[in-house]
Formats: sequence, structure tokens, C-alpha cells
Amino acid sequence: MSNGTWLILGPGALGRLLATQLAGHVPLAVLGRQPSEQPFLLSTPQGESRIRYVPRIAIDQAPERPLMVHVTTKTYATDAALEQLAQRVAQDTPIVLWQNGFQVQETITRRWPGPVLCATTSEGAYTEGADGVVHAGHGHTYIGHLEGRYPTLAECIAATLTVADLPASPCIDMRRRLWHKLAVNAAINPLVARYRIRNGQLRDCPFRPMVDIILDEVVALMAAEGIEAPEAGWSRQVWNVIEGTANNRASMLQDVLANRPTERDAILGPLLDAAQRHGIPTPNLTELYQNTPQ
Ligand code: KPL
Repeated sequence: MSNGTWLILGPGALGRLLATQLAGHVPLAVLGRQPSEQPFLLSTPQGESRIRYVPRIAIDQAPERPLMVHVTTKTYATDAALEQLAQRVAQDTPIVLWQNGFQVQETITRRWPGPVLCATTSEGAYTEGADGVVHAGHGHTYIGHLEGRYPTLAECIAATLTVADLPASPCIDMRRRLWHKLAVNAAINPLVARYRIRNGQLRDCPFRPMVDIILDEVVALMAAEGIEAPEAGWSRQVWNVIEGTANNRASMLQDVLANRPTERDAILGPLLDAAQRHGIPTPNLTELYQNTPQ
């Protein structure tokens, strides 16, 4: 495995989506617990099947100087994954954090010696079997440093993703973008996980009003935190993502179905903390938190 490789840490839905889209564009390897000789199988949003050969390696095969590392593990697994990575790769390697919510981004940005960028995406993808990924809906990706540093690196990664058919933009206001994504995830993920439905079913009765009620509380919290609304407005933003990923099984539903821990704390935790800080009652978010598996 050569130095200069783009390393993708975590072979879940997002890791596989990145790998299958970036294959052929940049030198690439996917780092997981088990190495594998098997290619990835991509199902496109148009329903076509593609085979993508990407080296799937274990930590001891990782290059010491990858060009960058895309960390696509779940929030709760990220600290441990980075600790392992740090024992192998040079610590001035740039990393990109793709986690939902707003829990690990701040601490890792402070702790990792190299550049740390964050990414948020509304691409919809879920795993199928040991090697498959279904790209269930197109979205948009934003990449940037929490304090707006390393703009050229963010630009370069966004440009490469865009060429690989994952439209992306560099972002100098990543904190705001992370809150925007968190709001979208709060309105979608716990509900679809609880009712075991695809994102698009939220458009139907009785789910539609549930989304709107959650969103009302989220919007009040965002205003209190001074987070500017997305260009389209909060409601349009959420419904656009639901529309764009209608066929997707959200990550939290995938976790529940696979009996894995969920990202409940990373997504709803920061909102409930904000509610407490500002003394804003959020009965629906609280109920959502209590009824979402950890
Ligand atoms: O981020 C997602 C997720 O599943 O976690 C969305 C954009 C809601 C797509 O399902």
C-alpha cells in the first residue's frame, strides 16, 4: 500500500459509498477490522449494479503516510478508531471526520496534531451484505475546518468528490453546517428508527406532523443558539433531504436493525444540552430521546 493513498477508515455505508465513488479517481484503500479480497458492489440510485475493486486492509497494512484519512466510523467508535490509527500513521496526516451529530468534532479537532476537517453529507446510502452498498439518494456534501482553516485542502477534497459524482463544496462556516445537519438528522433519524420506515415514508400520515413538531422545537433551539437558518429555511431543508433520500434507510434505522448502538446521544444530546442552557421546554425532543435506543 503506497504512501499518498486516500485511506477510508470504516467500511460501513458511508465508507463504502466513498470507496466505490472515488475508485479510479484517487489511490484508495478501505481500513476495517478484517482485510478482504472481495470487491465492493455498488447499487446506483438508478438501480444499476457496479463492481468496484478497492484494497480492503487491516491496520497493520495501512501506509504510514497516507495523503489523508476519511474517518467514517460511527460517532461512538471514533475515538477508539483514531487511537489505533495514531499508532500506525503519521500524526500530521490530515483527517476528515464524517460523523453525524456534534460530539466528537470539537475534541478531535483540538487533539489530533494534523489538520482536521469535518464533512456533512445528505447522500443516502445503506449497506447490503458483507460487500454491498446501495446509493439510495443523491445529496450534497460540505467540507471544512471548524474555524475555517485549511481552505485549500477543503477545496481540493470537495473538487475531487464532485468529480467522483458526490457533489461537494468547501465550507468556511462548518460549525453552522454541522448544526444544520444535526437538525436534519434529529427530525429524521429517531423517527424512522422507531417506526422502522424508509425516509420517504415520513411524508405520509401519521409521520408528517411528527416531523413538523420536532422541527418546531429544533428551530427554537437554533434561534437561541444564534445558528442562522439554511438558505432554503429549516422546513424546506429537512423536507428536501427527506425527498432526496426517500428510498434510504437512515443510518439510525440501520443501527437498530443490526442491533448496534445508535447515534442518539450525538444527535439529540447537543439539542437537549442547548434546551437546558437556554431554559427552553422541549417535551417532544425529550420524549424522542427517551424512546430512542442508545
Ligand atoms: O444523514 C443521514 C443518515 O441516514 O444518517 C440522512 C441524510 C438522513 C440520510 O438518511
